[in-house]
Amino acid sequence: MKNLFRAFLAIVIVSVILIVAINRLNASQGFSGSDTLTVYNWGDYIDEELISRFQEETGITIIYETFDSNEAMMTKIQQGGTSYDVAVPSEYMVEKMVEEDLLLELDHSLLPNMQNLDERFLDMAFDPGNRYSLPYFWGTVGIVFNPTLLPEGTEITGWDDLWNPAFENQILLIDGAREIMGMGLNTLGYSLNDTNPARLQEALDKLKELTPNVKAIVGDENKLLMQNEEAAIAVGWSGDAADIMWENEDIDYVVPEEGSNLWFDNFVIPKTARNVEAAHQFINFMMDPEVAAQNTEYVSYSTPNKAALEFMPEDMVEDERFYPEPELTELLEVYENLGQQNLAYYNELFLQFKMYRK
Ligand code: SPD
Repeated sequence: MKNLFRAFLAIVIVSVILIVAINRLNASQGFSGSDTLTVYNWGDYIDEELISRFQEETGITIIYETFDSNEAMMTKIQQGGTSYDVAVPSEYMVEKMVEEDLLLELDHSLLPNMQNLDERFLDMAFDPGNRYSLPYFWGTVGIVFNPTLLPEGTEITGWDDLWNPAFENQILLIDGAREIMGMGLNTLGYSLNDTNPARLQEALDKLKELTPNVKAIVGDENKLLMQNEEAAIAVGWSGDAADIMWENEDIDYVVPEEGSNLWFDNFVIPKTARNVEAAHQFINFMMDPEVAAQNTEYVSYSTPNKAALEFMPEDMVEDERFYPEPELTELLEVYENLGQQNLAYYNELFLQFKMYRK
């Protein structure tokens, strides 16, 4: 009898250990049950109050992780260690992920709030028919600057102005290969999708000449540095500019006259998703007009949600620096998926630029 009890106790203990170990493994690998959703988004890119609200309304727990570049996001998803249910790549990366068969087709019948999106941002070349993606935020790449800190007689209307020796050690650059190589190419009058090695090398040489003016190459910290007036100029994304300007009214934003990038960040569901139904539920929730308006006010980027605009402050919606007319955006270029080899070359040249600075 004693032996039987011992055996029973041993089985119970081993089972408990196994259950705990399996749960831990699942949590560490981001395996979602029906009550868990793993979301992978850019840093500083959601009002966290909305995460709590979604959890309360649905009983689904969100595991939220962030990245700071499309390339970092792609690598993590390719590695497959974590099973993300929702991710937010930019347009050229959506195209690449489709090409590499990494995405699930969206079930539009589970996404009725799609109707709130402005048609202007649907059915775009990188994902015809929105089979795999729906737009979350959009914007431009441009120059944020604080006129009160600029030396007298200087002005900024285009990329070329940044090479002015009067701006020594005053410029922050966003840590993005496409953005900074694109700036170099645009300054020389080339397309920011150029893949000609000689022109890319020329762009790198031009960027190297900017080095004395570059204070730092940064991520989201560009906002604090500009708000605190620790730098006079920053090259970055329009939404960060709007956020900075919200905190410091002296600051302005310009889309350079030589041309620049128009980009779109998009919801997708990776093929590794464990909770496809909840992924649709989350994307649909984020496209609700009032939710999208609250999120946009918090994040400061431009929303593609037309119905949300009426819940937002007028001065925000009417600010043409962040909601430019289609005539302006049509002059800008959207990044194309240049293929593995060219993307690697862009990254390599950008790295050379970063090393040159040191
Ligand atoms: N802090 C959130 C930044 C998100 C910006 N995404 C822009 C991608 C442009 N390719």
